This record gives sequence, C-alpha cells and structure tokens, in this order.
Amino acid sequence: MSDEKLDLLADRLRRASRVTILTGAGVSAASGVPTFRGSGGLWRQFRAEDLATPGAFSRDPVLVWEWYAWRRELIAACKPNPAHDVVARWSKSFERCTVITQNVDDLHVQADTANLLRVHGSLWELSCWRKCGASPWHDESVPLQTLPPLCPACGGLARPGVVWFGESLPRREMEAAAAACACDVFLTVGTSAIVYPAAGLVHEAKRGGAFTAELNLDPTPASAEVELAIHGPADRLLSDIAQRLIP
Ligand code: BJW
Ligand code: ZN
Repeated sequence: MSDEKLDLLADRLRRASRVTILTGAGVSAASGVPTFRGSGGLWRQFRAEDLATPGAFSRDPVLVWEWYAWRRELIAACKPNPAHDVVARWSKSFERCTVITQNVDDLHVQADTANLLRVHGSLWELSCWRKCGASPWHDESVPLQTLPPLCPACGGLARPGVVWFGESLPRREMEAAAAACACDVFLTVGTSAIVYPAAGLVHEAKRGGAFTAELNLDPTPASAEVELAIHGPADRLLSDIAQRLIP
C-alpha cells in the first residue's frame, strides 16, 4: 500500500515543474534534534508553548536562554540526514522549487538547500530584546559567552532570532511562501501541522489546485485534507521517492 502511494507521489513529481516543500521538526529527527511535541518534546517540565513566548522571556529570560543554550549545544553536534539531502537536491533539480522550513536549526542551510525560506527564524541569529536599533547578528558560539547573552550595541538583553507564539512571521518570507503555494505539488514533511500560519499553507496550495501530500511519522490534522498521506520516517520516505525519480 505504502509502495503504491510512493509510486503515485513519484509519478506526480516526475510531471511537476513547480514543487513546494514545507518542513518541520520531524525532518531533523533522524539527525538527533528533538521534536517539539510527542515523546522527548519536553525540556525539564516545559513545553514549547510555555517558553517560546515574549511573556515567558520577559518573566524569566535566564530560564528561556537556558533552554536555547541547551538546544544550541545539542544541535551544534548534529549533521543533516538523508531527508535534508534529498530536499536540497530537489531544491536544485525542479524547474522551480521552494523549501519553506519551520525549523530553526539551519540543517537545511548546512545541506545547501536553494530557495529556502526560514519562516520561524534561526537559533544562530540574535537580536536586541530592547530593539535599540542594532541589526540582528549571527552567533554560533557554543557554549554562549554569557548567559543571558547581551546586545553588543546597548548592553541590554539579547534574544534568540526566532519567532515566538503571538509574534508575526517575517513578512518577506511569508509573502514568498504564500506565492509558492501556487505550485504543481506541495509536500508537507515532518510537521504536526498545528502551528499557524505555516500549517495553513498546505490548504492554500490545495485551494490553488496543487496536488498535496503529507510525509510524516504520525497522522496529523492535515492527513485527512491532503490528496496523499504517507506515514513513516521522513529520511526513508524521501530517499525511497528520490530513488524512484532516478531515470
Ligand atoms: C517525524 C519523524 C521522522 C517525528 N520523520 N516525521 C488558535 C488557532 C490558530 C492559531 C492560533 C490559535 N491560538 C494561537 C494561534 C497562533 C499560534 C498557533 O498556531 N498556535 C497553535 C499552537 C494553536 N501561532 C503563532 O502565534 C504564530 N504567530 C502568529 O500567528 O502571529 C499572528 C497571531 C498572533 C497571536 C494570535 C493570533 C495570530 C507564531 C508561531 C511561532 C511558532 N514558534 C515555534 C518556536 C520557534 C522558536 C524555537 O524553536 O524555539 O516554532 S513553536 C514550534 O512549533 C516551532 C516549530 O517550528 C513549530 C512547529 O512544530 P513542528 O515543526 O510541526 O514540530 P512538532 O514537534 O510539532 O511535530 C513534529 C512532527 O514530526 C510530528 O507530527 C511527528 O509525528 C513527526 N516526526 N519524527 C517524519 N523521523
Ligand atoms: Zn541593543
């Protein structure tokens, strides 16, 4: 059954010129990066919803930074897996391919993915919490030099360059993501499909006439909406489909 679904998706991809791929934490799972929800999703007793908010940061910036420092250390030791590699290859082989990622680990960047839109930011970018006017800066230091890290311009608190609940997603990236919903095939890979507005993109693509497919370990709210839902590990499913596309 799964083989037939993989054949069907490979057939759609073979005939597609515009392909859009939305990725989530499940794509990085085989690299050793913990997902947000499901087993292993908690840090100490906290959920992402408890820590990834401006309110949590203003109440306890050290606690929130400890969570990010732990993740930065863990992710610094992770490498792209075959799922990132297949996505990177496809990003260059289709006539037009856009990769929209919710992941902040930058493993798609390491895999050399073209046309990548990071809609939730990056763990490796920092900005000034006070918005003193300093431009966001890149910081890959592990461990961080100080905890919490400080803004080099004003000496106030720095914050991670990621999008927290209640914050807007970056405008340029979201406009490009919305435009990329006009495609022949839209794949949603390794995401629980519950965090909006990213989770709404697959519906937008379907409304626009795209063939939509989900590749995810577990069923999600998107499973019943897409034309094809295939459940399994992203690295294996993407490699199996890539294998079928070899002429
Ligand atoms: C595998 C696998 C393997 C495992 N292979 N698969 C009510 C309705 C609608 C919206 C809202 C609402 N109430 C509030 C909102 C808005 C809110 C939202 O969506 N909340 C929902 C929780 C309900 N959204 C926002 O606030 C966004 N901003 C916004 O909307 O602004 C306007 C607005 C503001 C206020 C109110 C209303 C509108 C911002 C969202 C920012 C999300 N940020 C985070 C943290 C980023 C920083 C950080 O990393 O620290 O982004 S939360 C976290 O979830 C992170 C992820 O990118 C995001 C999505 O998670 P993802 O990637 O799907 O991971 P998981 O763990 O959930 O799922 C992994 C999946 O992989 C699972 O299904 C596994 O089965 C699978 N898997 N291993 C394949 N090997
Ligand atoms: Zn500052």
